[in-house]
Parts: sequence; C-alpha cells; structure tokens
Amino acid sequence: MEREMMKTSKRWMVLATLIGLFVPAAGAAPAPRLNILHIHADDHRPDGLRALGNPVLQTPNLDTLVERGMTFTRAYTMGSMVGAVCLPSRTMMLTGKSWLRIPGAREGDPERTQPRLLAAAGYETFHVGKGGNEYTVGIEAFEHNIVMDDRGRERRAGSSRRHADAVLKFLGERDRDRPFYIYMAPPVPHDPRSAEPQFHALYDPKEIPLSPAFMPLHPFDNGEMTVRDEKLAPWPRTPEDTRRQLADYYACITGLDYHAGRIFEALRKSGEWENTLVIFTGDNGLSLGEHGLFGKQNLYEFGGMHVPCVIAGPGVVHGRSEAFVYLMDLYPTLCEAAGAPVPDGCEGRSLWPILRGGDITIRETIYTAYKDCQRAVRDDRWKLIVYPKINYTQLFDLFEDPHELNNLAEDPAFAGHVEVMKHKLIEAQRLYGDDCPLSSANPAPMAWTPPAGQ
Ligand SMILES: [Ca+2]
Repeated sequence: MEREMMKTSKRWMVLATLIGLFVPAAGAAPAPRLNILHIHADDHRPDGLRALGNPVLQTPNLDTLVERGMTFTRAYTMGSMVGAVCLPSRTMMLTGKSWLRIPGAREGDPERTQPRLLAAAGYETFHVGKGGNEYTVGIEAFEHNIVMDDRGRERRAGSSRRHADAVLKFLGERDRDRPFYIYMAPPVPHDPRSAEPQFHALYDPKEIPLSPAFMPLHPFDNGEMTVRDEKLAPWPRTPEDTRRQLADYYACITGLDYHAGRIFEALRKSGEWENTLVIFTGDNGLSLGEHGLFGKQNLYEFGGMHVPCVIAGPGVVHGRSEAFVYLMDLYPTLCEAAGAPVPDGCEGRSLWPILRGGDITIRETIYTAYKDCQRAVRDDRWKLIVYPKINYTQLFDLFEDPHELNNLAEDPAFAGHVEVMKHKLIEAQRLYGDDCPLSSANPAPMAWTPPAGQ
C-alpha cells in the first residue's frame, strides 16, 4: 500500500514536471531544448563525493547534483580487454556498445558517435579532455575538440582549472541559437595525484581513515598483480602510504569539485542553469588499498568497474536508484534528452524512465569482466567473481558484506547460490558475446608473492 502510494506520488511528480516543462502558456515561446553538461572524471570511485557517502571528502559543488538529482548507486563500466580500463569504458559510453562489440580507438563510424548524433539534432558540441586512452574517433567527432596534455605532476596540478577555463571560454563564445553538449573529461583524480596546493592543505594523511577492506597483500594471484597501477604503492601495502595516497586522491577530487563549481556559477549567472542537464560520472573505479590492490584491474565493488553516476536537471526527479546501469546507457539517455533518434544496434538503455521517477528494472544483473582472467556477476544481493586462470571462485553476500571480505563459495551451505550465480554469469556472457572459459584445464598456482626489489 505504502509502495503503491509512493508510486502514485511519483507519478504526480512526473506529471507536474512534464506540465511545468513542456506545456508552454498560451502565446509563450516553446521551451528551449536542454543543454547538456557532462563532467566525466578519470578513475573516480563510486564513493568519491561527500554526498555519495564519504564524510572525509569536501565536494560542496558536485554534492548539489546528488542533493537535487538522481544518483545511480549501482552504475558500472562493463569490462576491459586492456589494463587501461578507461579506453573501452569511454568507447562504450560514446558508442552505446558493450565491451566486446566496441570499435578500436581509431575505428568506427563517426556518425554513430554521441557528439555527431547530438550535432545532427541541432547541438553545438564541445569536448575538452585527455587525448590518451580516449576513443579518438569519438572525441574528434566533436565540433570543438580540445585535447589537453596534462601528463606529469606539475601540469596535472592545474588540470581541473584549465579544463574549467576552456569550458567557460566556450560558454562565452558559443552559438546561442543552438543548445550545447559539453563533454569535459579531465585526467582527474587519476595519478599522478597532484592538485593545487590549497586542496592538498585540506587533507592530513594522518586523519584519513583506511577502508575496512585494506590489506597489505591481495590473498591470491588474480591474473593482473603487477600491472602499472599496482606498482603505484609498495608491497606489502602500508597504512601510512595508503593514507597519503588517499589524501592526494581526495585533494584532486576537491580541486575538480571547486572548478566544476565555477562552471555551475557561470551557468547560473547566464540564466542557462535552469535549462541544463548536468551529468557527473567516472570512467572506472579504483582500489586504494582495498584487498591489497591499487588499480582498476579487478572486479571488486571498490575496484575497477563500479563508478559514480549522478544526473540532475530539468525533468529529473530527486532520488537514489539501485537499478543496474552501465555507462553505455548514457548514449540513448543523451539522445533522448536531445530529441535525437537512437541508432540500431545500441546496447545501452535509456535512463529516462528512472530519471522521470519510474521504479523500473533496467536489467536483472550486472556482469563485469577483465581480460581473460576475471569474470563477475552480481544481482541484488549476491556477487560471484570467477578467476578462470586459477580455478578460483568468490561468492559474497553484498547485503551482509559490502566490502567483500567473507568468501562464501567454499562453504557447502552456499553451493546452491554459487550454481545460480554461475548460471547468471554464463547467461550474461552469452548476451554480450563473451566466450572466455570460466575454468582452466591446467590452472596456474593461486599463491602470489611480490616481485623482488619493488
Ligand atoms: Ca580511467
């Protein structure tokens, strides 16, 4: 009954919103089409805003999106065939395709990219962001495309400021007869984690708490133990080093937040804020000491694939959604916002039914994958991770164990759950064209020791 009432009130909200937005008073000009501002952070964890549940972080500007818009707490990128998880993630998002069906970075039809679809619908499109590990065809399809070289600690410190400056300049010069689509994708808070000094001053490493899942070493060989990102911290991981890295990471996020705030303020002053859909996402997650890991090449919830996703603006109700969504869902979502047709073959699903207040199921499970060494599936409660190279399986009860510390797969009492989840994993593999075997005839040893001299 209560649920029914909630649904009814949601419907009223939706109706009210629709009336307010799309039915102009007699004689009034039709409502202008939505502008789109998409801030896409690099290696941003799903808890990487204060309003997303991290009380240590200071993110007053991006928090306002959570406070008024829709937060997707179960948003993911699907998988990666390379250590640079960014690349397939960004390609999926700009093409609406799943991880094994995306084109290479310099391949694919530019006309099917997000910016061209929106341009065809009348939008002025603008990208500023990193060039490396991006979908090159996608970013070159923007009418205005600024690629920033922000490698190195010194350049990186000013990256958020320069990206925001570029957006502000575009907003000052843009064609006011067309709505805009801005894709701002700075290499922040990706390492090297340097921000302007005032942001580092906010975080004392000694005060930063470690995750309950912090471990000095990952307990077994997950198939990708010495990839670049994992070398960013010493083995065994230490609390001191991890706290320092977290402090630097948080400083970069607060820097991004501050400069995002400058863009928000400019939009408010120009009167465009009320007509702008604002999206905040990360391209992939990141472990920062959880399970002894420091990269995005793993499938834990505080690992590579789980990302933040917040959408706020006209027509979007306030709330939190536990729907299972992928970043590739933004593709049809932005098309719908722009009034652009969604091309055939799009595998993403529009999020608008949820953004408008509907309580709908987009997918029954989330499937994630990394190279040929890790596969996972989760449903509302259970999470299965399979490591085919070593014939090892983890089963977690995410209701009771959100940090994935208690592997139930070897407990005979949970054998049925393992079977059910394996079936769901195989179904997802079939759906997404993934023929990776889930076990090896000659498994590698599970035990792992850090390389000497690291
Ligand atoms: Ca990334």
